[in-house]
Amino acid sequence: MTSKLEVLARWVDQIAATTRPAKIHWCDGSDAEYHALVQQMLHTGDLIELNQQTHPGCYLHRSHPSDVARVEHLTFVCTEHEEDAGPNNHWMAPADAHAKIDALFEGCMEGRTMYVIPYCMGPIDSPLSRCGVEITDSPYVVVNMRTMTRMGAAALARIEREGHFVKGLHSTGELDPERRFIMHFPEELTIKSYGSGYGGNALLGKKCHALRLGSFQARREGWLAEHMLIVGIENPQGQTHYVAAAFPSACGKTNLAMLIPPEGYRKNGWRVWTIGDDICWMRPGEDGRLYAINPEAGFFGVAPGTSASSNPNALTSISHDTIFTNVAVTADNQPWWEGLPGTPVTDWQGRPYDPANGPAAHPNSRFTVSAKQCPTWSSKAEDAQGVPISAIVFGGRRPSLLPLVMEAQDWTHGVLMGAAMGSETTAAATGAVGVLRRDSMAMKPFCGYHYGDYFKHWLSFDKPGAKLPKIFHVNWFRKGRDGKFLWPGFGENLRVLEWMIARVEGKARGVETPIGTVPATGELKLEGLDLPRDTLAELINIDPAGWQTELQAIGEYLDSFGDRLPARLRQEQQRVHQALQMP
Ligand code: GTP
Ligand code: SPV
Ligand code: MN
Repeated sequence: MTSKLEVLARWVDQIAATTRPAKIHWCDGSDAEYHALVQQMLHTGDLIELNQQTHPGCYLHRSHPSDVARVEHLTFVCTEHEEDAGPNNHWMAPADAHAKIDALFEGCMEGRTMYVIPYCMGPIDSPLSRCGVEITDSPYVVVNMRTMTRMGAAALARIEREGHFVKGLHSTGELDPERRFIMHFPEELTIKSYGSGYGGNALLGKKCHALRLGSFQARREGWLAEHMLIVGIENPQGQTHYVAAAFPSACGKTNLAMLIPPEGYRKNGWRVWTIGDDICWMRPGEDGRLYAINPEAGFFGVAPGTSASSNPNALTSISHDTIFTNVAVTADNQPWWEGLPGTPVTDWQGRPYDPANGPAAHPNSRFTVSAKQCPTWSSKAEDAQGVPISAIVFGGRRPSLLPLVMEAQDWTHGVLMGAAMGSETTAAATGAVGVLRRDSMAMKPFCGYHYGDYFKHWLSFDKPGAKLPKIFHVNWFRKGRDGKFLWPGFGENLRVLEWMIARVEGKARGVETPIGTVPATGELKLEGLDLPRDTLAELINIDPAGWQTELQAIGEYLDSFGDRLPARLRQEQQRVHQALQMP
């Protein structure tokens, strides 16, 4: 092995000395390796074969019933100084954290194979990409990382060239919720995760690297690592605008990234291109615009609700070569979840389906699929330079108050809109569902440092020469008095994107309000949509009294970040609050 890989070789030896595996397997990312691991897991029962006639190359994995989502209360950011992790993170002193988790790793791979996974987040040849190596004892993690990242020989070659990489150590452990920790050491570019085999807890390239450590690196190096989808909207003239949107977990990123235009739009020549569905890394280019890449190579998407009517692109993507986790199965062994036609016979835990036990598929059940299988996958997603971003969109699940769409007056106001984001909690993390919480920029569970510093970093992009995207806020989830969503959502969301693009191009006037610019009458195109006029009015209605209360609450929330809150953001909140009080 050459010298630059010595650091890696030494680290692998050191981990092996602690975890004591019977065997070490260096992953090359080949098809042969993937298929061999699948065969092995079919044998051990880690994977179950699904109907190969209807779903060739598809398998089911059932995780431990106590291990079905991210565990935010067991996720730590371990910076040298507690203050640097911020009130938005759980903190532990690095020495204590290492001691605590290293004790769990002691001998944990005895008799088993340790896999070494070199991976690259982002196109292999992109200057925006970053590499890492995950060590794990889970073959399920290996096959998922192979789909979700550029994994194997090419990544190892880049690591050899660069000589540095993020170190991730993972063991599924004994799945005891009492012995489960996801620890991040941003200053050491190290992750240690023990006791969970699920998603963001175990596929370390995703949330742990690309967001928690990524956001920390991004701040140091002058870029942004965000919980955002990236989508290209091509108009009938053939011009494409790229939009990045931050919605909290299970709030519609995958769906918006794969949007299918409504009938009339399709006929007129509108097209939508998928670049990414969960994570976005962006940095200013030489022309002052923000350029974005999707660091991932696949989708780890929410299964329930995915259907021919809501997201046909996703459904097509997952018709073959897909790993399903915690879905139900039908009598003829096809994967099933709530929202699909047909009936489940076996639930996500492998029990005969009984509605008394709750949903057949776990609400956070997921599919893992290569992005290349998506019919709308954009060739630009492989572009080393990334795509220029025309608009940034924030949004969340807000049953009331927040209008369907509004536009920030400028960057500072947009940063306030992002910071003020709130959303009802979902099944993507353990804990109560449907509780309103602040989730600034959809990064509450993922920002690897103090939110005050993070807001300051966002504000810093507004400087001479910058050609920043416009910032918007959307809410697909406003409900009427009957408790039903007012807006049909999904494909129809293109109507809202069209208005945003018209604003970007200076083709829509909008109406200014103290909280932002909303569409003027007739600017939102509603042809072919059966939406009563008063429903639209309700969707963009602004309730001044409700907003006064909201601004008050936003002010209190911002104050919780103490000294590190940039004064400019607090002033912006006061400006908006005062504007609301004007007659
Ligand atoms: P993560 O992968 O957890 O980060 O989630 P995500 O943001 O990608 O969410 P996803 O697109 O998977 O959507 C989650 C849920 O929201 C699904 O049940 C969807 O059916 C639902 N959803 C998505 N878009 C819309 C919409 O426009 N309107 C409504 N009402 N529901 C939506
Ligand atoms: C999310 O929770 O935002 C996800 C799923 O995308 S996980 O990878 O588990 O974090
Ligand atoms: Mn996500």
